[in-house]
Amino acid sequence: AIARFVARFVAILLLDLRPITFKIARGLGQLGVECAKYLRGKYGRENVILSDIIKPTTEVFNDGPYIFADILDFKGLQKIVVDHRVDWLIHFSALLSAIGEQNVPLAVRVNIEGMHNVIELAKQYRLRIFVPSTIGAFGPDSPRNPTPNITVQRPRTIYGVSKVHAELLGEYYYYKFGLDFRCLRFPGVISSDPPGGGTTDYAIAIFHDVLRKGRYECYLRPDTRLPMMHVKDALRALSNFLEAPNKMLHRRVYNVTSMSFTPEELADHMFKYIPDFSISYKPDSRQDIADSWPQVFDDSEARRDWNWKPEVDLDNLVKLMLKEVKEKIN
Ligand code: AKB
Repeated sequence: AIARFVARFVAILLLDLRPITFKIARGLGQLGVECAKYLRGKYGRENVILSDIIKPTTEVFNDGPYIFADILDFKGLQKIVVDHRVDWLIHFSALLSAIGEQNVPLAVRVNIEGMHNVIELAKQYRLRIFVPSTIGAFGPDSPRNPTPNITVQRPRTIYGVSKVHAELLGEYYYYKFGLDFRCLRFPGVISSDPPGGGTTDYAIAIFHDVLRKGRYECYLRPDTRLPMMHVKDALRALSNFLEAPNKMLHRRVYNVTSMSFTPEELADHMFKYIPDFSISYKPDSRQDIADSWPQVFDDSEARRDWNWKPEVDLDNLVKLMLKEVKEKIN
């Protein structure tokens, strides 16, 4: 079944850097870029189309097919699906938790209207669709340690609200129309690309600042525990989940995680490899968001149903990040 699927596989990765063009000059949407690299390695360069509304870097452009797609332009999306005979959508466009709070109307458009467009598109053309969700889909009323797959979800950010909406809409389309909707709730995903607009971003920024300046000022308290995952594990989870036959799945939405740590624990671990740096703490509004999120994520259902198993632990994560961020800044 997988071979047949691979032969027909044309995925389009929709990622939308709109907030970044406003807020941060470059470097975001990297889960999409990394994901395209990974899937192209598996399914062939021409079979994975990356899309956005911004001009790609030369590196991204040379890596494989790249097209303009505006998540808010339904007709434009229809044309792409027809012209490229797309059969799988991977929908990354979203304003993350912290940046979403700074521009709620834009977050509503990109995260909620965008979701309406892609799910309707998937229904019309019988596409399979993957949409990531997040630990941010939980709130202060949810159990935090551990947070099970099914529990109270009352998030207090527009990002979280839009993700609960996406989860429920996707499940509804699955039950009502038989749409192959799949969704993973990711923890903070850590990669070497500079962060942009999330609450878990400190765990990326710390590596950049320590390697460049020898110091880091953290916007969360030292004891703020959050679930995390290196991008390698995130891409493996995504690809294993996409390939899992429907009969293995008891849900459309699964928690996945690799580990949980606090800023202090991460810094202590980094001291093993870089003894000479300083860290200070100055909590800001992101602290309130972090305090409402899971501390430990229970992904036992993903482990049970489709054999999810993380491979990168805290020590590996620190080693990988030091190597990858060094390469990036040199
Ligand atoms: C964020 O911090 O907003 C994201 C997430 C955990 O979904 N990284």
